[in-house]
Formats: sequence, structure tokens, C-alpha cells
Amino acid sequence: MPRTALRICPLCEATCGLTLTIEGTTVTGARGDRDDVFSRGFICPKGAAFGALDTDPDRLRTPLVRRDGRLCEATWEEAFEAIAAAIPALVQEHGPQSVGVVLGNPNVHTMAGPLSPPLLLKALGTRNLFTASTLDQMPKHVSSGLLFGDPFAIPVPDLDRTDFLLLLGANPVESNGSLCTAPDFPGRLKALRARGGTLVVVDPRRTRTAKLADRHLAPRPGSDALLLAALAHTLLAEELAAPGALEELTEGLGELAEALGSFTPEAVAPACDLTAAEIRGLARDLAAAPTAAVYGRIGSCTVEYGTLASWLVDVLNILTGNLDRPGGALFPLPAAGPRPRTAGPGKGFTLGRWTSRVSGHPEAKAELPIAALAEEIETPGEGRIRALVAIAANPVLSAPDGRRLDAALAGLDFMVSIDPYLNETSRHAHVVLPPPPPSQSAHHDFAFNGFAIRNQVRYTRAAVPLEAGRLDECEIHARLVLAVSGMHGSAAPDAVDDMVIQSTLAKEAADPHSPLHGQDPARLAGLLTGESGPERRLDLMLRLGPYGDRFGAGSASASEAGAGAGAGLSLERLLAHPHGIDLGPLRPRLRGVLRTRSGRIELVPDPIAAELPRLRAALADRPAALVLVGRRHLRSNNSWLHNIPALTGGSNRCTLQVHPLDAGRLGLTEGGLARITADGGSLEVPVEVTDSVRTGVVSLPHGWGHDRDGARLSVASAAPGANVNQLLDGSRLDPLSGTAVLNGFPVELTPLP
Ligand SMILES: Nc1nc2c(c(=O)[nH]1)N[C@H]1C(S)=C(S)[C@@H](COP(=O)(O)OP(=O)(O)OC[C@H]3O[C@@H](n4cnc5c(=O)[nH]c(N)nc54)[C@H](O)[C@@H]3O)O[C@H]1N2
Ligand SMILES: Nc1nc2c(c(=O)[nH]1)N[C@H]1C(S)=C(S)[C@@H](COP(=O)(O)OP(=O)(O)OC[C@H]3O[C@@H](n4cnc5c(=O)[nH]c(N)nc54)[C@H](O)[C@@H]3O)O[C@H]1N2
Ligand code: SF4
Ligand SMILES: [Mo]
Repeated sequence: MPRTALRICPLCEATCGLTLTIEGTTVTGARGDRDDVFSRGFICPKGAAFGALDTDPDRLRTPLVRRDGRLCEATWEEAFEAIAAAIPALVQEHGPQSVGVVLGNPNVHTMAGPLSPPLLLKALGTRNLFTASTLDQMPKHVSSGLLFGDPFAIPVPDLDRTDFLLLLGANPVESNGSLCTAPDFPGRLKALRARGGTLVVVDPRRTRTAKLADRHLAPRPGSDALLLAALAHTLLAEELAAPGALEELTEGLGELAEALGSFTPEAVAPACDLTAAEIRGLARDLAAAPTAAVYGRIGSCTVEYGTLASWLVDVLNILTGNLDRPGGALFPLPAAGPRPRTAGPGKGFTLGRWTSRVSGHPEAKAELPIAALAEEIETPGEGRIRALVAIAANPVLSAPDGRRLDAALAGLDFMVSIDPYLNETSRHAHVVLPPPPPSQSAHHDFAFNGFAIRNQVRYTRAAVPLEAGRLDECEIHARLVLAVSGMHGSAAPDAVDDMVIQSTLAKEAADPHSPLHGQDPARLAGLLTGESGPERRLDLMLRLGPYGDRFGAGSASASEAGAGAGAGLSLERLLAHPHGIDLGPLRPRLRGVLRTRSGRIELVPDPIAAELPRLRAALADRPAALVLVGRRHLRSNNSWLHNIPALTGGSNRCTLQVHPLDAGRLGLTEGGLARITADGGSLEVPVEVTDSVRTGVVSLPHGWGHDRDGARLSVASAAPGANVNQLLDGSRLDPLSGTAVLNGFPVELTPLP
């Protein structure tokens, strides 16, 4: 008899609740959980393919260890022994910087990802950390760090209540949203319009999201910062700025007008390829809306002026008085996150506390640009990366210049991958540690609840028991930490979780501002429930968090927590609510967020002021004739879903989209081949002629290029596509954040016979 079980979907940031159908130990179906407090039954084609993904025969079932150059199936013991034999000795001989760590996107979709890597980094003592953030949202972390003092203080648009949404460089109808966790994003956009609100989309492509909009502007790629600066300029020049209550909490309002002085609509219009009247009109509409939110994503982050654009998004939210108010952009308060701090000066946010060895790139949020990984492996000298730990990361396809990185990885002394697949990156590993399929893993969204448009909390235990011979991903991480620390075999993996629990409770007990001040940490630890180390840690975080029961010591008040049902939260309580607990809409809480040195919003921070001349210079740049942008397909997920037959084919293809006028001018035809060339190399790609891209812009999706030997991706390799990131050489970066410029770089096209 089939049974059902709940599982939060790990395939995008929307975090929908799924109801899985399970026969024996096999997932045979998935539908939306209608009782899920957040997603209310919504599902997309990826979630619906959960079963096919879970049972993909190419998923690795055992660890692999390299013997005589070949990856062979091995036991877990052999795998961790190999790591224990290699890494501590390397660190001993060459120092901690000789080990690099790469964290990829799926880390934020597992429980292990947020819980373990900080411990791994501490155990290794390395500063060589590279993550998908420098291919993605690092500009937003930097701008939030500078504005609010906390790189994770990212305001999210209040989708369900706003009257006006200005959305730049995002296509949530296909991506399902990012840094704005909202199951059924498309439905929420339609609801916004249905209640009389306005949706404006800024995107060089007429996306499915743009088609839903009241107004679609298609500027030249890379020009968002200029457009946003001109919007802010107009608000100030026309005295439309009305920060309201934010004024007393904001420093630098006076300096802003001068900083943005040159960015008049007339000055930016040619660079954006918009008219000054369009820009002025948009600024006036934004100011006139009763509530409004400005929101920018990938297309405004992974560009030349990504940090400036991310900063200006919030400058507009502040100038219009929409930051931290219902209907505007608000800060979520996640259940497993820290309690709000008391208002007042904080430590602030500093960039460039150290720099990368070879090119001297400044760190941002303790990370170095992933575009600089290859040179850190290749370049001889002290501190060269000789070993790498890659967790849920496929930088050979996701980061610039995969060929160079491929060669660099092949030259490493030692590499570990935690990955379910033998793919373009993990094929270089000496040890591959495969996590179990998602049905066999528990899930709580540590990361995305911090960016959710509604406060809520959900937890699903493994839907299917762990298969014999499998290890839970949290246990894999814990054993890895022990192995690199020279403790392999001498401590149990749970000891790692216990250590975290002990130290967290000891800190609380010693903190005079904590409700647990003066309590006995050992006694509190004994009160934790949960069947595993990670569950006890989740219990701890929930109980200490903003809605927690605080072990009975002055539990969060209903008003503090915002919602009655959530107050007094613990794992036990959450388990009694399998469809989750709704904690209410987002509420203003800026004072509890600010951690700048001044204790106020720092509107024109020095690093931003120092970047503005570069943007000013861009006003005079002659734009390239043809630039490339990316795109995402509803049934895709970066580099790793091309192996699932149900999610491939149809319109989900690696084609180069070209506007008919450009195609005509260049002699390109529908279905024909073109050679596309840029800094990093050239590719041969099939042409798709479509007016959904504007003139002067072509679009190629990322995550393709599954044509390398040694990978085990039987479906993906049959239709490999081309790796767009081969067009990049890694030198184009947003300088403040170290983020690779993946959108809006110049390319050349020639037809091929
Ligand atoms: N040109 C261009 N390049 C881009 C982008 C773009 O828009 N344009 N987007 C960028 C963005 S936003 C991102 S986030 C990156 C993403 O790029 P990456 O960080 O490389 O992430 P993915 O390709 O999503 O997946 C990486 C690996 O995670 C593995 N994986 C899947 N599930 C699990 C799991 O449960 N546990 C573990 N341990 N591993 C798992 C997959 O098998 C895969 O090998 O790509 C970036 N690259
Ligand atoms: N189906 C699917 N969903 C996904 C993913 C996936 O691969 N497939 N990946 C997930 C990940 S890791 C992330 S980070 C999110 C990303 O989610 P989104 O931020 O929504 O990312 P995209 O869908 O790539 O949309 C970016 C848009 O920016 C436009 N653009 C390019 N350059 C510019 C520019 O200079 N200015 C402006 N205004 N627009 C520009 C592009 O045409 C594109 O439509 O999606 C997540 N969800
Ligand atoms: S929208 Fe995202 S979370 Fe929801 S079912 Fe689809 S892939 Fe899963
Ligand atoms: Mo991403």
C-alpha cells in the first residue's frame, strides 16, 4: 500500500511543502501539501519531479576513493581514512591556507550546509573560502552590510501587501524567486495586480514575469545602477523623497543628493537606452504609490556595478519611506535565527580585512571571489591551495573559465567532494562522499526563512528511512570535520553537535543580557529533545530564538514573537505541527536589525562613495554592440537537473536567443549554428531567433556543458549543451563584492555553416 509523507522541497528558494507518495522505500509521486501553512498546495514541475530526481540511477550509492588514478567504490571508513591521512598532513607541512573550501548553492537547501561548514572552516583554519555567493548575491550582502551593519539584513518586498513592485533583473515566474522566499510567486504577482497594484519589470528580455507586468522596461544590460541612481536623483530633485520615520534613524541623507548629483535622467538615458521621460515617470509613480517595494536580483547583482545597484535598491526603499513598513520592504524574523538585538551601535561591517594571495582581491564576508579560485591553485608560492573540499559545488560549470579550473583541479594534491553525482567538478576528487537522496534527509530551511515574505516555521523528518550503507549528510559533514581535525576514529560524529550545543549554552549562561544568564549549561543541554545531533541543535536554535520557549526562562512574549501559536517554540512543539506554524506577516523591526557603528542606517558609506566615480565614468562609455545575458528555465536548476528526463527537453534547451534584427544583420538563422566569442574563449551554439530579447542582447542559459569525460550523467551527457561561463576569463568582477560579471558582457557572433 502506498503511504504519504511530507517533505519541504529543496529545489528552489520557494520552499514549498510537498506530499510525497511512497511505495516501499521508493518515492513514486509528489504533490503540493494543501495544508502547508506557507505554500498552501503550490507546486511547480521541479517539485512534481521529486520522485524521479530522488531515484535517479546515476546518483552515487557509495563513497568513491581514488586508487591508481581511478575512482573506485569504497566504504565510508576507507573514505574518511583517506581524508584523515591526507589533509592534516598537508596542513602540517604547508599551513592552513593550503586547503581551500568551495561551497555551492545546494548547501543552502540542506540542513548540513548551514550547520557544518563554519565548523569545517574553523577546524581547517583557512581563509581560502569560495562560494556561489560571488556568482550570485554577494553584492546584496555587501550593500546590506554597509547600510545596516549586517550582511544578512536583507529586506524583502512585502509581496502580499504592496501597492507597487519595481522588480529589476529577476524572473520569479520561472526562478520562483530569490532572496524573497514566496511559494507561488506567480500567483502573488497576479494577486498584486488583481488588488489594483502595479508591477513594473526591468529586464532586457520580455520574460514570463515581464508579460505579467503593467509596464516593462528593457534597458541595456548592466545599466541598472545608472537607472536606479537617476530614480533616486529625481526623487531628491523633485522633492518627492519622504523617508518619514526613517529620517531620524538615517545618517547621510544630506550627502546623498551631492553623491548622486550627476545622475540626472537626461544623463543616464543614453547609457540605459531609455528615455528621460520614462525614468522621471517611473520615479514619480514610485513616489506616489501608497506603499511600494523595489527589488533587484541576479540581473542587477551579477553585473559590473552590482553592489551599487544593490545599494540603490535600498536607497530607493529608504527615500520613499518604504523600508521597514508593511507594503514596503521588511526584515523577516526567522524562528531559528538570533533574537533581535537591542537598539544601539554595533560592530559594523568591514570589507577587505584580508586579500587574496595572487590578485589581491579584498575579502567580502570572509569570502574570496570564486572567479579567482583557479589562480590560487595554479600559482606557485607560499599559501598556494593544494587541497580542496568542495561541498555541493560544481564550479567547473558555474564559475568563469571552466577549462582553466578543470585543469587546476586536476593538478591538486588532494580533493574531497560531497556530491550525489560524479560530475564535471567531482570527477577530479580523490574522495567523493555522496549524501543520501532528499527523501532520506530531514529538512528545515535555516537559510531561506531569513528571506521569507511571511514568518513561519516548518520541519520535515526524513520521509524514507536511511538506506543501509548510507550516511545522513549532517553525519558526513561531522565526520569530515573530525577527519580534517586529526580526530578520525577517536570521536563520534555526535560529539561535533554536542560541542556546538555546549559552547552555545555556555555563552548564553555567561551573557548578562540572555534570559538564560546564570543557568547551568549541562542541565539545559539535558533538556534538549531530538533523535539526532542536528535535531538537538535545531531544538536549541528554536528554543533560544525569537519565538522560543527559552527553556521556560521568560519565554518570548506573544507580542514580541508576533504570533500566539509560535510563542514558546521548541522542536517538540514544531513536530506537533507537521504542516508548519504560521508566525504572521513581516513586521517593522529596523531597530532590532541595525548593527552599524553609528547604530543608524549609514546611507552613503565610504566604500560606496568611493565607487561612485566609476559609475559616473560609465556615463561616457560607448556601449558594446552586442552583450550577453543569462536566463533560467522553469524546469532547470543551475548545473544539476539536466540528468532528469522529466525536466529536460521541450523549450528547456541551451540555445542562443537572438533578436530578429540582430539575426538579420549578422546573417544568423533559426536553428543554425553560431560561433560566439568573448574574453574567455568561444563556443558553437544553436541559434533561436526571438524578439523576447531586445536588440543588442543575446541570451544563453548557464549550467550546461556536460561533455567532459569521467562524469557519470547519462541523460545530461546525451544533450550536453555549451558552458556559457567558458566565455568568461574571470577578470570581470564587481570590485566591492568580488562577484563575477555574468550578465552584460560583450560578445561577438559569426554564423557557422
Ligand atoms: N553564467 C551564469 N553562471 C551562473 C549563474 C548565472 O545566472 N549565469 N548563476 C549562478 C548562481 S546564482 C549560482 S547559485 C551558481 C550555482 O552553481 P553551484 O554552486 O555549482 O550549484 P549547483 O549547480 O546548483 O549544484 C552544485 C552541486 O550540488 C550537488 N547537489 C545537489 N543536491 C545536493 C545535496 O543535497 N547535497 C550535496 N552535498 N550536493 C548536492 C549537485 O550534484 C551539483 O554538483 O551558479 C552560478 N553560475
Ligand atoms: N527554474 C529555476 N529556478 C531557479 C534556478 C534555476 O536555475 N532554474 N536557480 C536558482 C538560483 S541559484 C537563483 S540565484 C535564483 C535566481 O532567480 P532570478 O534572480 O529570478 O534569476 P533569473 O531567472 O536568472 O533572472 C534574471 C533576469 O535578469 C535579466 N537580466 C540580465 N542582465 C540584466 C541587467 O543588466 N539588468 C536587468 N534589469 N536585468 C538583467 C535576465 O534577462 C533575467 O531575466 O533562481 C533560483 N531558482
Ligand atoms: S517552486 Fe521551488 S520549492 Fe516549490 S515545488 Fe517548485 S522547485 Fe520546489
Ligand atoms: Mo543562486
